Amino acid sequence: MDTLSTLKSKLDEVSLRKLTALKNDEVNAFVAYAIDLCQPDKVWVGDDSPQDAAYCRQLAIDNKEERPLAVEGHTVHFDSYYDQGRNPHVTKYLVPENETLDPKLNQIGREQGLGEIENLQRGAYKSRTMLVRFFCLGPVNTVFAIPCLQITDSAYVIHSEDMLYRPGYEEFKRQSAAGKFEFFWFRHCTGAVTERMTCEDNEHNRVYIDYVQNTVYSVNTQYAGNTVGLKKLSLRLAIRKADREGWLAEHMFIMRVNGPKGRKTYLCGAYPSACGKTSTAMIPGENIVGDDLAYFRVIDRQFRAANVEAGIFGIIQDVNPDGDPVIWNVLHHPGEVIFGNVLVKDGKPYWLGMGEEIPQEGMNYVSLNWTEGMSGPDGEATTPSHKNARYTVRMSDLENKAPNWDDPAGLPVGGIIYGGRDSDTNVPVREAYTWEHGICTMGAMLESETTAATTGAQGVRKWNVMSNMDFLSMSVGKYIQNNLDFAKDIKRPKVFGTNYFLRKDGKYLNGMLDKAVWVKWMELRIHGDAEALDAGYGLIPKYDDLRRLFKEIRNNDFTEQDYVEQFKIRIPELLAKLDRMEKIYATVQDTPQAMKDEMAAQRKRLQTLKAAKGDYVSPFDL
Ligand code: SPV
Ligand code: MN
Repeated sequence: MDTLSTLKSKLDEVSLRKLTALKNDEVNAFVAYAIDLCQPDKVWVGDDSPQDAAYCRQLAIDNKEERPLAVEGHTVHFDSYYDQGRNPHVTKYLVPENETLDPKLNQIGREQGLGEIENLQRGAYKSRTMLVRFFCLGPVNTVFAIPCLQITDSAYVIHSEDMLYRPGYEEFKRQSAAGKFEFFWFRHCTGAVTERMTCEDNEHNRVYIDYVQNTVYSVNTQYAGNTVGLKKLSLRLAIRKADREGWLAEHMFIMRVNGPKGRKTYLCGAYPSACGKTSTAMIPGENIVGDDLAYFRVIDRQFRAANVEAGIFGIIQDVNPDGDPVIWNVLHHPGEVIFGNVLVKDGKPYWLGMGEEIPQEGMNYVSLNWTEGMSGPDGEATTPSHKNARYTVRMSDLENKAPNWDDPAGLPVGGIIYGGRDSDTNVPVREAYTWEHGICTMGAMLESETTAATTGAQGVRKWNVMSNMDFLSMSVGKYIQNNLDFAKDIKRPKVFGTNYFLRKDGKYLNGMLDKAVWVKWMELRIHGDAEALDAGYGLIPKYDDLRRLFKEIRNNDFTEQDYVEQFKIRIPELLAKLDRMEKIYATVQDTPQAMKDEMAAQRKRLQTLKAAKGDYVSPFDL
């Protein structure tokens, strides 16, 4: 059948009209191909209208992918027990025969991979409705905007995208008319489901990225990190697009820090999972712009960042009224909220660390009739809510959003932060000497220690370049080089490294909200309003500034002893980190020369300091 006949066989008149109004043959072909392959009963196409969003929201409830909760507008969604997070092992790049990709990235031959995914998706929409929607990465009608087409049989995926991204139907139309054809395409199939409406065939969960055609396919999964095309699936495509076009796609929050005399300064931050990324963006008294994805572009000779998203898909564990009052409020008031993989009892959601007593039974990620002590299908112990249980909310519902979070020109970036979980090496906050020093020794040397919450041994350091390691779709060296080269001719942001997880005798040296002080110090440094000390591997705060800031912001007495404990230079650990990194970068095929130079210079500075002052140097001795 030709494309139009295929479309006519499954689309009603309204859907057909919406599709063809885009006047984009590629769109028609992509939809027709999915019809032939996945064989839906019918196809529904949506535009940017609130009615179409409402249709998808209701459909998610009608087909039991979401269940209504007691509070109006709130729903809960469950993923399969084995589908509670991104699964890097089954996430692969499709590499054409004549190309090579960095061996550090998970990959499969393109033809073989396409064959595999087509076999898994063949007939996957039988007796289901295929949903077709258009969204936009970044603010619409701007240089940041990347229109995306999502095909799925999951109304939950579309509902999530309606909350997390900007509408893209009109943007598709606009860009198609302007003769632009670089769009991102996603084809997702839920696959077989159990009576809980969660995936049954977890063994055949696959996420395959075809960068040749800017397409990502996923199957036998519902977890949003694998299915919501515009989140991490798009990041992998965006990193390559940015490489071609000379900008950067980063796994970063954007926040506004409110400085003295009404000064507004924007910071971006990259942190691996569970290292305080969202909580930094949500520091009380500051303002959030976005919590997960940022695109950087040079506009009018300024380094600017746009929030790729329009909502938050956040970890709910430990969200409580004291630590996260803003999110807590949104989660307890009528409005659109999707809870994922929490415990539900009598229409109320519960999660670990919420600061309330949690019922001993209810429905959760294990069972619709979970009881305390029940083991999972793999025989493992279970918890009331999963450690990666999530909430989905809109930016517009956050009372601490920066009023200009949606600015079409993005926001000027004053500083970039790289933060990891580190019990014994880095000081809580430090500033790079230069952009190159920051990119190489803070971004590219980012590590995070595994926690009890993740599988495997505790305290094992995992290398995670710019916290983008899971999403790199090109060689590690080239990606670092792109960062080094970006915005070369203009004033670039200052680069900082943070560590909220220093410990002594097993106890954390900092409180949860000490990061409020670090961001204020960074803000002052960006504007030259605070002095700093050279610690041999970066610049660190002076005691008097921190004492004043702790008093002002936290009403705490920050003692000289606190300062020495937290900010002493731990040279043996810093040198051990350099040893680890030099070993790793010896295996990277295209390590930039700047990286080697920065590591060597850092080693030399630290050795000189050690020869003069010993292994552990008090900041008062600098
Ligand atoms: C992360 O893990 O970095 C997330 C959630 O932001 S996910 O959508 O799974 O990527
Ligand atoms: Mn993320």
